[in-house]
Amino acid sequence: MPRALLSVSDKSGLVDLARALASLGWELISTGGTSRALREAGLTVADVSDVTRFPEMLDGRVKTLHPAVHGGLLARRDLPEHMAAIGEHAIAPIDLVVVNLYPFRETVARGGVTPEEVIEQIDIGGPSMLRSAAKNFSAVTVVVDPADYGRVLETLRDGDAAAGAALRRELAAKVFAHTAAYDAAIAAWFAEQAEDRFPERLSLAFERAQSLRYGENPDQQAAFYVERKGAGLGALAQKGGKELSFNNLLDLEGALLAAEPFADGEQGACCAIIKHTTPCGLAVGATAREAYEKALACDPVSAFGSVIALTVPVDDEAAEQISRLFVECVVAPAFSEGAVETLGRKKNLRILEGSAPADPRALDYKRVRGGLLVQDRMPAAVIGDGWKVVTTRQPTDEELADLRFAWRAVRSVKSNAIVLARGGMTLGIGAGQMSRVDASFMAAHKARQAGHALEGVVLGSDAFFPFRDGVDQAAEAGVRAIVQPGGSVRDAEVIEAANAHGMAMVFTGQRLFRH
Ligand code: 93A
Repeated sequence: MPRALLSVSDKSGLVDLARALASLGWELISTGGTSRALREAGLTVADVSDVTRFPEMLDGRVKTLHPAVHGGLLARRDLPEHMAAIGEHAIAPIDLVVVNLYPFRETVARGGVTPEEVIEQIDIGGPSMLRSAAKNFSAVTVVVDPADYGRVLETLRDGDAAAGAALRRELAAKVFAHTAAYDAAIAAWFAEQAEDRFPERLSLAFERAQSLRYGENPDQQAAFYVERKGAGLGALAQKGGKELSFNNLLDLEGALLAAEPFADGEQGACCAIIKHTTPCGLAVGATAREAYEKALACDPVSAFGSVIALTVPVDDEAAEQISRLFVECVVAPAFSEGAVETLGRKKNLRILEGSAPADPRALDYKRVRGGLLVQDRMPAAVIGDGWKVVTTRQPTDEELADLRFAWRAVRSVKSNAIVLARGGMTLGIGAGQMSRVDASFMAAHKARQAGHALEGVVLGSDAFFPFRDGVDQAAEAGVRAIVQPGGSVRDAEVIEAANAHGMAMVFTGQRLFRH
């Protein structure tokens, strides 16, 4: 008679599974709460303490940690010595293990629990059984996920040996991935308790949220993994359009990054238009529509096929305007009914509702071959505090307002980054250039191409000017004020150039590289 050991915290589907096993002639063994649930359903089940001839003890901390269990799981059926050894100790083989673990992650996520309560949710016996059974997958079936109950029963009923072996192997692999993630969550909790954000060993546990059609290019396979279900980009509710792609997700991150400095609404509604993770237009306005129109005016050519983020709800009016452009995604805290209808008519436009604020303690990971670079998330653009006017001329109030906007805006532009701005909108963006003087050139070129006059514009630069040439070029283009970190060995030369052109220049003391 084959024997199954059932010990589950999540009891969904348990009774149906056990009943089906019993009808197939399986003997059932179970731990305390699981036995109770099965007996209440009228099933016959042996207690694990009868098998171990040892009572469950220490408030359940020791239930299944016993040779009668682990011998029955680990004995190699193909080795007569193993079978003789368990026989000698009157241990019978166990052929199927159904275990799911104490809800550690769920308990931590619930919040408001004491460390003692969390620690009690660290399952020891469960993972041990799962690992023993998974190691011996050539003979033992191990099930950690109630979603697999149906398949397991089907395969048992079919009796197809090859299919059974393939499923046992697959389920064993699933178990090791599961227990690894479970332990990673425990390690992460300990690191968090110790406020150790860069622990000796980094435990990353991601779950697949979505298989993607392909990666950055059609030749690359891809999937989207999340750290925590229902957080970040995974928390956005899709209200229309086809499935998100790899590049959509990347650009959504860029869009939310670009709009977040303006999320407080101090300067009104903000709209960020993103191409290839960098804004090609960023603006604030009195309404969603105004912010969108100003952002679009920066570079309407590049905006084709963009991802757009707004910090305010999209109303009918804004949706009407956006719908005239070919757009991949729009993300906003909310959409009016009319907006969903208008934008929903566009089959390829993904409508994403939610704000997905970044966790301020979250880390930023960059993959390099053979490793992972880990750092804090990009800081907020510091405004005012630590700013120093370094030129003879002070910025006017109007220039100062534009400089504040430009400094917030340049933060999300790929380095080398130069932003030309005026009146709460970017007029020209120079992104991803290998020299700062080229970034300035591109920003001015793009602005003129879009038909903007550049008189009286301000310039934001993500890092210092290494030479005066960038400043000379900016002056020639019509720039009247500059905001930049400062800190170059040639600062004196750069300040002299600004003074010579009658510009105002502010040093922020903060660098905002985005590579
Ligand atoms: O406290 S434990 O780590 N000690 C054990 O020996 C043990 N054996 C099974 N937890 C143990 N379990 C876990 O108990 C299982 O992983 C399962 O989550 C739970 C089922 O307990 P019950 O059947 O009493 O509801």
